[in-house]
Amino acid sequence: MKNLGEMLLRHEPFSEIVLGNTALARAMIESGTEVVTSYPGSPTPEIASALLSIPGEKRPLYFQFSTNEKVAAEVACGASLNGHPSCVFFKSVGLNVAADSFVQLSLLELEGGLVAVLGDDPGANSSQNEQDNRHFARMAYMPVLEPSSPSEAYRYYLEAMALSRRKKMPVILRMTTHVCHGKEKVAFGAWKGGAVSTESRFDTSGGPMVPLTAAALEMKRRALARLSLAGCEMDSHAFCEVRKGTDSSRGVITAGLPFRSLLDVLEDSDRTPDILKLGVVYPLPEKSVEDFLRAHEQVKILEELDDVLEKDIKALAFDRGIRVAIVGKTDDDDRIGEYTPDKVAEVLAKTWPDVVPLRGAKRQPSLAPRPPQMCPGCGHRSAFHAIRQALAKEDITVADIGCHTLGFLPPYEMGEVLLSMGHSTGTGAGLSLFNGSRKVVSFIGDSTFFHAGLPGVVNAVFNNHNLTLIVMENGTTAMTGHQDHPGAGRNANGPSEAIPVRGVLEGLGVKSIREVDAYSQGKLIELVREAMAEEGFSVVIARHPCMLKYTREQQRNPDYVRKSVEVSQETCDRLHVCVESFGCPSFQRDEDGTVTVSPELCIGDGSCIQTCPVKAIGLRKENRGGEKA
Ligand SMILES: Cc1ncc(C[n+]2csc(CCOP(=O)(O)OP(=O)(O)O)c2C)c(N)n1
Repeated sequence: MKNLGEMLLRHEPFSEIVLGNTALARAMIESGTEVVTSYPGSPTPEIASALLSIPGEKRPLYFQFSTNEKVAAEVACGASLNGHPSCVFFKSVGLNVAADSFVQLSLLELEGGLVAVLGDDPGANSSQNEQDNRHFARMAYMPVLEPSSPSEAYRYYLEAMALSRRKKMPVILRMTTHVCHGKEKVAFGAWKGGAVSTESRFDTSGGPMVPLTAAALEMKRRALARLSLAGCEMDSHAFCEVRKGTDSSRGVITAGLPFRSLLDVLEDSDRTPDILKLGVVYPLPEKSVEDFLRAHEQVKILEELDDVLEKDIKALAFDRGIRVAIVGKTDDDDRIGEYTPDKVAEVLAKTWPDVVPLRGAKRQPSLAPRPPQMCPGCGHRSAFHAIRQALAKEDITVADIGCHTLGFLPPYEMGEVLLSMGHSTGTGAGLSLFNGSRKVVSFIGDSTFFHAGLPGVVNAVFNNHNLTLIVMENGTTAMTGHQDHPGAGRNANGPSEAIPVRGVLEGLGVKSIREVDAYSQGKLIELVREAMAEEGFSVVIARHPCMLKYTREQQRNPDYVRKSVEVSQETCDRLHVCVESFGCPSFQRDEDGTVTVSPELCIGDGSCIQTCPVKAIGLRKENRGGEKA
C-alpha cells in the first residue's frame, strides 16, 4: 500500500489487504464519523496512526489523543450530544479508567451516535491483565458486536455506527489483539466525502440528561428498553451465522477469534459439528441461539476468557426448557490465554476428543523468546543504573506502567509491585505507612503522570506521605509508539503549549522537587539520596528524551551519521559493569570475557562511557569531535 492516507480517502469502492485497525479507520471515514478520541494502548494505536496519516487539512474528521480514557469518552460523548457521530477507542484496561463516565453513556440521548471500540487483549500480550470487557457491557447496558476478522471489523463498525445513530445509544465494538493486528483483503465501499457540520444540535428536550434520583431511574428505563430493542434487531443472519458440519447432533456456539481458530482446527476433521458464529455477543441473540440449541443434542460453548456466553446460554436453555447438553469451560485453563488454533484444539479435545484431528506437535514460534529490554541509549537505563546505587537493599521500589516498567528486570530489579497506570504514588504511600525502617521510592512516566498520576501526587501532598517519587520524563508516550502527551508541546493536530511536569508539581503544592538529566548519573545518585533523606513527599525528575524517537528523527536527515562507542581492549579489565549492571544490549561479551560493541545496535549516545570504572569505553575514533546525541 503506497500511501495509507490517500487510500483511506478513496471515493470509489476498492479492495486492499489491511490490518483490522486500518479497516476500522476507513469504516470511520465511510460512516461519516466526525469526532474520534483515544488514549493510546495496544492493540489499538494503529487506528490513530492510520487516521493521522491523512494530512490535517484533508482529514475528514477531528481526532485527538485525550489525557486519559475517561476524558476521551467524555469528549466523544459531548460531541455526540451535539449531533456529531463520534467514536472513542482505547485498550482493554482503559475501560477501568473510563468507567465512571462510560457507564453513564447509555442513559443519555446520544444525538450523533457513539461507537466505543475496545481493544481487549486475551493473552495479556501487552497489558497487565486479560480482562474481559464483555462484563462491563452488562453493567453499562450497551450492545457488543465482536468481529472475528478485519473484514468483519469494517462491516461491524458501519453497522454499530448506524445502530447507534438510529437509537441514539452507545454501541461497543469489541476487538481483540489478533483481530486488530491480523491482515486480510477487505472490500471497502464508496465514500462520498463531505465536511463536518458546524450546526449545534445539543438539545435536552428528548428526555432528562441529569441523573438526579427520579430522573436516574427514568433514564435507566430508557436505556434498558433501547438495549432490548437493539438486541432483537441484531438477532438476525447478519450477526448470527450458521455453518453446517458433518455431524448434525453436535454444535459449537462461538464468536470472534475462537471462531477463526475453530475453522482452522476442523479443517482436517471428518466429524465436524455445526457452528453458530455470533457477531453480537451482548445481549444474547436469543432466537438464533434457541433455534440452534433445539436443533442439537450437545452444544459446546467456545469462548475466549470468561464464561459470559456460557452463563447466558445455559440460563436461556433452562428458562425455555430446552433439552440439550451444554458444555462450556471445563477448567480454569479454559479461561486463560488467547484462543489460537492450538489452544482451541486443546480446549475442544477435552470435550470431544474425536472431533479434533490428531495434530502434530504444537506449532513452535520460529524465534526463540527474548525478554523485552530498554533500547540502546534509553534514559531510563541510565536512571535505573544510577538510582540502584542510591538505594539500600531493603528499600522498597514501586513500578508504574511504561517503558520504565522494564526496570523490574535484571540487572536493575527495581519496581517490585504494579497495579495500574498512575498507581505508584498511592501504592507507595500505603507502603510507607508504619514503615520506619524501609524507604519507599515510586517511579512514574510523564504520560502516565498526566494520565492518572496527578491524584496520587495530590494525595501525597494532602496527607503528608513519606516517599520519593521519581518522574521518568522522556517527553513522549514511548511504550505505545511515541504519542504526544500534555508535556510534549504538540498534540495530534499540531503544536500546543507544553505543560511542564515541574510546574504542575509546584502547582500541586509539592515542596521538594529536584531535576536532572538522567544521563548525569553521579548527580542523579546524589539527588535521590538527598530526596530520600528528607521526611515527607519528595520528587526527583529524571529527564532525558526518548532516544528511539530522537534517533528516528535524526535518521530522516540525509546527513545523519550513525555513531557508536567502542571498548578499548588494552584498557578493559573485564569487570563487566557495562554488561552486568548497566546492561545495554549493544555490549556483547564473548565466552573468553572480551566485551565488544555491536555497531548495528549502538547509537553512540555515550551514556555508558561514565559507567566503566577503568574508562575503557569511548566514542569510536571516527565519531570523536562530532556532535553528541
Ligand atoms: C489504563 C491504561 N491505558 C493505556 C495503557 C497503555 N500504556 C502502557 S504504558 C503507557 C504510557 C507510557 O508512557 P509514559 O508514562 O510516558 O512512560 P514511557 O513508556 O514513555 O517510559 C500506556 C499508554 C495502559 N497500560 N493502561
